Amino acid sequence: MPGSEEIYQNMPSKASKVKIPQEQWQPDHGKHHRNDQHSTSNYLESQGRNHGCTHTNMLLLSLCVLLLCGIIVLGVLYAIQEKTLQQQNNPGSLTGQCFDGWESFNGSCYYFSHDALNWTASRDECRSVGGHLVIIDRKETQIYFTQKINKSENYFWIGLTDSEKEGQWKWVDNTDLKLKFWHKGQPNNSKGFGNHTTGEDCGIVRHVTRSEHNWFDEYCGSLNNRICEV
Ligand SMILES: [Ca+2]
Repeated sequence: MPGSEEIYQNMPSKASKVKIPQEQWQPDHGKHHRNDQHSTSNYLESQGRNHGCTHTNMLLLSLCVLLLCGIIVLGVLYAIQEKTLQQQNNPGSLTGQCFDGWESFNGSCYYFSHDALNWTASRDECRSVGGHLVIIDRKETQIYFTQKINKSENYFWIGLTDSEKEGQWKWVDNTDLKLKFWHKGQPNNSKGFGNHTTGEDCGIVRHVTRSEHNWFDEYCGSLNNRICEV
């Protein structure tokens, strides 16, 4: 009698009983099994491709959305910049209203700067915002400026110069000086004051007590504030 171990070795285990039908089934349906495997493989590959395509599509869609957002943001920034430049280049509107920092008087807009430049740089700065150094050709305008600058310790460049021909004062629009508000003894084309020897060829307006005759000639290279007009 074989030993109990031998008996158990020859006896099909529960697992082998389960395995047998599978082994039997595989030859019978091998073709189908291979087809199933093939189909499954195709399906998985297809799913993989679809999955990959979905990822690619999502990535492309995201890039398109980001690109669109970027274009919109750039468009908005461009519009804001254009509006800002338009305002800077046109501080005085046709309605007589002035933009921030500019003051309205008698149909014009005036800017009293807080920074100091030489006369040429001041002239160019006023031009860069669509205006010019102020031209004073009416007494009411001179009175207005006098009231304004009397509140300040600063000197302000005006659009007046005799740099082309000594003693022949002209406004920045090349018109001759007619109405004058020179302070007593001015202009004197002083030389040697400070570090300049070329004389004084540019006009300023500054505080003078109880007088509206407050124009002085000044060395053009001095640093002063400015009054721009639009
Ligand atoms: Ca002069």
